[in-house]
Amino acid sequence: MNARVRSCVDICAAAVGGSSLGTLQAPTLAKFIDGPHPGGSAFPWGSRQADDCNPYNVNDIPNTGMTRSYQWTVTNQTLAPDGVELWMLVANGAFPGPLIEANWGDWIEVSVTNGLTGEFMEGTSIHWHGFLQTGTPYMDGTPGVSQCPIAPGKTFTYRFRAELYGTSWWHGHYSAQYVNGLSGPIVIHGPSSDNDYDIDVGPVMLSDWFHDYYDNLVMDIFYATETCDPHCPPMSNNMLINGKNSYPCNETTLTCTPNAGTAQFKFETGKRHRLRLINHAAEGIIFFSIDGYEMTVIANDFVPVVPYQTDLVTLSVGQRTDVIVQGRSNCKEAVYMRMTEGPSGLGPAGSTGCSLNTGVAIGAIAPIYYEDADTSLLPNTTSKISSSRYLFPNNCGNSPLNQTVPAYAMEVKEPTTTLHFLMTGGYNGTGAFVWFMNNITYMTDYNDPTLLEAKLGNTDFGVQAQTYDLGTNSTVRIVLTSVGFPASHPMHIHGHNMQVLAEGVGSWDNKTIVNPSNPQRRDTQLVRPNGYLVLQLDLDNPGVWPLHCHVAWHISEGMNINILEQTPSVIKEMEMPYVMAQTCRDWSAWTSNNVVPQIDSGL
Ligand SMILES: *[C@@H]1O[C@H](CO)[C@@H](O)[C@H](O)[C@H]1NC(C)=O
Ligand SMILES: *[C@@H]1O[C@H](CO)[C@@H](O)[C@H](O)[C@H]1NC(C)=O
Ligand SMILES: *[C@@H]1O[C@H](CO)[C@@H](O)[C@H](O)[C@H]1NC(C)=O
Ligand SMILES: *[C@@H]1O[C@H](CO)[C@@H](O)[C@H](O)[C@H]1NC(C)=O
Ligand SMILES: *[C@@H]1O[C@H](CO)[C@@H](O)[C@H](O)[C@H]1NC(C)=O
Ligand SMILES: *[C@@H]1O[C@H](CO)[C@@H](O)[C@H](O)[C@H]1NC(C)=O
Ligand SMILES: *[C@@H]1O[C@H](CO)[C@@H](O)[C@H](O)[C@H]1NC(C)=O
Ligand SMILES: *[C@@H]1O[C@H](CO)[C@@H](O)[C@H](O)[C@H]1NC(C)=O
Ligand SMILES: [Cu+2]
Repeated sequence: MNARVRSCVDICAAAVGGSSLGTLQAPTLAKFIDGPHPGGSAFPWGSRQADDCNPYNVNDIPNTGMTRSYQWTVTNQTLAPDGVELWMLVANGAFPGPLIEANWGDWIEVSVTNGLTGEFMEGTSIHWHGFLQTGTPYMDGTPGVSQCPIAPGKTFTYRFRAELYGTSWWHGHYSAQYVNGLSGPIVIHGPSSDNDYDIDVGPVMLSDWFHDYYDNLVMDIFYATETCDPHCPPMSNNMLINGKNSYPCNETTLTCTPNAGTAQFKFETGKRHRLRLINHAAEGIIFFSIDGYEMTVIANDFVPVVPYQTDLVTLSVGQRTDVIVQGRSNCKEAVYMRMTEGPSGLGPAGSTGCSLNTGVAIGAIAPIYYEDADTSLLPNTTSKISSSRYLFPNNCGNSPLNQTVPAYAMEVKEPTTTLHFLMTGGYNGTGAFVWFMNNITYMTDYNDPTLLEAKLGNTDFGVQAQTYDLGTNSTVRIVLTSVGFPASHPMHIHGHNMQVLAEGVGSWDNKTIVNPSNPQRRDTQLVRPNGYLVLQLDLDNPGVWPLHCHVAWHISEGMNINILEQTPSVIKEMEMPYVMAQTCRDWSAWTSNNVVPQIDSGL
């Protein structure tokens, strides 16, 4: 049914082109990169602290005047991250993709050339996860929402500001392209709720991994049955840390090199290490730990939090957690960091843990070596986490909301409007499994981005655009209730952090708010299986902002709504660069000569 069969015929690169992440040669990061220091202060952000400065007030953001520029080409490549050769989509040949590094308040400019060729030739676009894009909603990278896809051979230059700071990632937002490698880390240096760390180890990227091309996997999710007729549900084959792991070659019919190798990390005795954990998986909920160690959590997503200790961090797709780990005194010590999707047998039927996988690799480990440890030996440590810990309260949900207190406090306001959404799954008219938000399955229109229509004053987008015009409301409360199908949904909002008011199993009692004087804030939060999530946004960012499940399969299956903010007056007056219209003309020209088989919602 698809021209792109599974096996790989090209000459495959043994190494995962160009990325030093997860090797002992990977550079550590400084506390900031070059740039002006106001009044000769120690940091480019002057005396601003994580707990005394409102990052949502554009006037409070340091005006560094710096721009960090990157040039990327997106290509199809044959690579073998875990030894199994696959067709991948990558930026500048690297997996994980290039690191973006900036200081708080800098501008970031990334020119992206679509270099996809041959049978892989299609559109692309890149989303900058967690960035507010205040005043630049057209730089959000969502095809059919904020821009037309970048046509093959064309270049689009994204330019946006680092309004928030901490750890994030970028990824392709065109269909499920990111599942095949089109993603990478972002580090924005800024204040910290605990600045007392010595070594910034940098990104620790965590992912599930599939030995198939994304469009086959998307067909699998639409047409899967328990009897695998006509498709099996997509099961992850492996887990990767910083894009690396080994795979037992006897488990695959694909071209496979054994002992591809795991990621490796370095610690120093007595030093405090900052690790930037990023879940860039397609589906998996990831539980992260370091054998026998406590971690101090200092940020969730782009939000610094009052530091707290834990030995287990839960990350759903799209979430990040920054932790500090205190180094011990034995310079020869070697210890494993590990991630797992959970012990076998938990979660929905047919799955392992909270996620679907083949059971060959439900986790990954990576050695951490102290300065005098013998790196030719593997650590001998084991996990101290009992399997019951992966159950309640983490029952395929995030850690309890009351554990996390943002460093900069913001109280819950009375919302000016409230939206309720019922999240359900079912089969559409042609027998594909899809998700519904209030009975509607989202579908993007690559040729007609919602934001550009709103700019023209047209706000009748059609039912499938799932776009909610909130006019001049200043706040919205959104109540999500998931019924009928026991899956977790990591809901991600573009253009905002959300206040997370409540979550749990069943439905909300319409009153309980956890820590109303300063609730958890972040850009992605799990809805548990048959659970609810109550979130709130300040509508202070004119634009069109998707709120979607970040499981790649679920967004392909239409689990998205768009929030249209401050229209029509403000968006109509907003200046949009000519390049937005040009990108649509280029896309239109390309699609008039090439058929675009839009296989899913498009996002
Ligand atoms: C991309 O795929 C085409 C096959 O359609 C192949 O000819 C080309 O070599 C691939 N590009 C790279 C950089 O591997
Ligand atoms: C592959 O080898 C491993 C370890 O030797 C073994 O446990 C597993 O059953 C083998 N798998 C297959 C499909 O033969
Ligand atoms: C484990 O490795 C450490 C060195 O990292 C060593 O001191 C210890 O004896 C080893 N323990 C076992 C049980 O092999
Ligand atoms: C969070 O709430 C639970 C009960 O829902 C309670 O057992 C726990 O102690 C609370 N934790 C904190 C840090 O307040
Ligand atoms: C059902 O969903 C599939 C996959 O997106 C799509 O191809 C098909 O057109 C949809 N059918 C209907 C009736 O909407
Ligand atoms: C969704 O459809 C069901 C039955 O078809 C109906 O009862 C319900 O009111 C609909 N909900 C919304 C929000 O439209
Ligand atoms: C606020 O949002 C609601 C939809 O939830 C809309 O009906 C109403 O017109 C909006 N109010 C203003 C002042 O724009
Ligand atoms: C909460 O409010 C919604 C909408 O008004 C209503 O449908 C629901 O039944 C209420 N839930 C409870 C537990 O009162
Ligand atoms: Cu989902």
